Amino acid sequence: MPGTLAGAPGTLAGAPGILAGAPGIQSAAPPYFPERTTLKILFIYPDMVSPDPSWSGYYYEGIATLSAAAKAAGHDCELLHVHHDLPEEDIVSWIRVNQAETGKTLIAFSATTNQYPYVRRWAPALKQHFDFPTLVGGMHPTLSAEDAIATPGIDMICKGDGEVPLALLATALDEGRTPKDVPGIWWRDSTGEVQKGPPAPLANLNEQPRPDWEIYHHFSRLMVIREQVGILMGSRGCPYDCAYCCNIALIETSKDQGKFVRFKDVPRFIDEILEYQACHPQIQGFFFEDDIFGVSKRWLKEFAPLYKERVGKPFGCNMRPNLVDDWMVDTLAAAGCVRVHMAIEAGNEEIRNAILNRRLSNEKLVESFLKFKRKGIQVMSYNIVGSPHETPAAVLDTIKLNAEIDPDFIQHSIFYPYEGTPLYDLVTKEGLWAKDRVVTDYFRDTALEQASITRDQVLMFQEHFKSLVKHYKRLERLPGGARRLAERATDRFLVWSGAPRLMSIVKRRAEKRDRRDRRDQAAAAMEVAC
Ligand code: B12
Ligand code: SF4
Repeated sequence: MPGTLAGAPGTLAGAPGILAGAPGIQSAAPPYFPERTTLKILFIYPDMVSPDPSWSGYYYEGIATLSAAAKAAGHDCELLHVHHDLPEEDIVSWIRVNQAETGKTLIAFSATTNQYPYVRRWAPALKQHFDFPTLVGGMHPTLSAEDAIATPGIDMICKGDGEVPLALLATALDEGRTPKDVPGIWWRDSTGEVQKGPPAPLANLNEQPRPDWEIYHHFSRLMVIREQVGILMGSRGCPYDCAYCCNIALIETSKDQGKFVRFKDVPRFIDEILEYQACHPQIQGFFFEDDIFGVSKRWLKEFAPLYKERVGKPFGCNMRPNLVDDWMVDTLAAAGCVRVHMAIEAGNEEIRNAILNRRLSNEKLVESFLKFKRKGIQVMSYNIVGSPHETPAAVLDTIKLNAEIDPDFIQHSIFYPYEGTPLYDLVTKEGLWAKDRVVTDYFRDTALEQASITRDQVLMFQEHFKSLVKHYKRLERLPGGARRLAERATDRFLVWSGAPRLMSIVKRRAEKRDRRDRRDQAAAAMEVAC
């Protein structure tokens, strides 16, 4: 049901949830639980990716792997998966109703940068009502630790992989100790000073228990899973250095902690997949969410035949176009790969290579996509709109390259600069941040204000991306001269500064016409029925 807290054992009905008269924010000073106790870890995951009312959230392996590690260390875990924007009072009410008899709870938020504004909103409200300690981990605290530990209502953060830190922290709190010396944990001592634990070790994927899928009570209703596709990861990390991606920053923050790109041993991973199948027999296939599946050819060579033999279900994965050759395509196809996601990001070579640091030519991109298509494997392209210095003409290059490749699926989102990446530094240095704009949704707004492209133009291209790809594709069918003429006219219109306004007027009219048609049809149906 839209807007509810999926998986919540209780309901919100009748819960108190009134903020008025609440005491001020309590400053929690460790040890939080001076007496030995049984601690419950309550994960709160803000997952507001889509405004679609049927959106019931996305399976995120981070929570499942943390829960597995904490449970293995003897701690109790629960998840509050918030997939629609709820007021703070509702979160407070839910905790009051569902955690009332639990007593000792560690509130554990997980957040990427775009999810973090929800933590900023909810953490102070929770602190006003409960004396539970609060912790936040995930991509944002890992890369923007100083910002995270300064968040009102947050007592502790986890910087880096959380499996080892969370289990040790929960044990320390259980035993009435402070978080002192727990790796990866930053916390405030009784004087309010920030204490920093030693760096968190990179999780050893072969020593971890399998992810705790069961922590998602509403597992089968999650996006992708409800289409009967299971999500798993065989590795973590990526060796490339694309200028917008967090991997370049993660490599830096985890240096001296061992090998950054890590793989589950193939037989162990196959066992995990088989266990997944046994737990969820309705699953018809898998998507492997590794940054690049088969970034190690040696690993893929071992995985492919074993997967075919022991699992034998169709699967999809992410791939990097520069790694695509005949061997790669044949190996994936033989293993049962039916779908590959690859990034175009920018169709303009200057933006793609000089700004995004992809180091890929148009020729190689097109060839890689076509190799999969010829083999009958579906392809999806990832695209970014509104990168630094991108112009409307450069966005058109992305749209036209998609028209040329003609992927089966297209994903396009708006550029956002993440701390620790070279493009965050560039945006900051060149003063490209839009003032007072909080961007929580990478589909609907840009965080930049730049001379090369206006906000309205970014939003127009984002909104009409797929239909423009279709439009340019249709133009390809026209005879040479007519095609060039039509293409030039469309280009001219779309780079014109008045285009966003005109497009939105046309769209509003079309919507009005659609509404009127629907009303007329309903009236006609009523007449027939009468
Ligand atoms: C699956 C995925 C998604 C999923 C789930 C989102 C999520 N929560 O990660 C969906 C599809 C929703 C998604 C969407 C997007 N994603 Co995404 N996604 C990923 C991906 C490929 C894998 C994440 C994963 O499962 N990792 C495996 C787990 C085990 O690792 P982990 O997330 O790092 O978690 C560990 C630690 O962070 C820590 N931890 C995490 N939470 C907590 C909580 C506590 C209490 C503790 C103690 C520790 C802790 O412990 C975990 C285990 O070691 C990552 C790439 C990557 N390499 O991680 C990108 C990534 C997270 N996505 C990213 C981005 C940019 C996006 C999008 C903007 C889309 C886009 N344009 O690319 C949207 C925005 C989503 C949003 N609203 O913020 C960036 C995030 C950058 C940032 N600074 O926030 C990443 C890092 C990609 C990248 N390399 O740049 N994404
Ligand atoms: S190849 Fe993909 S995952 Fe790897 S650094 Fe580049 S964008 Fe990130």
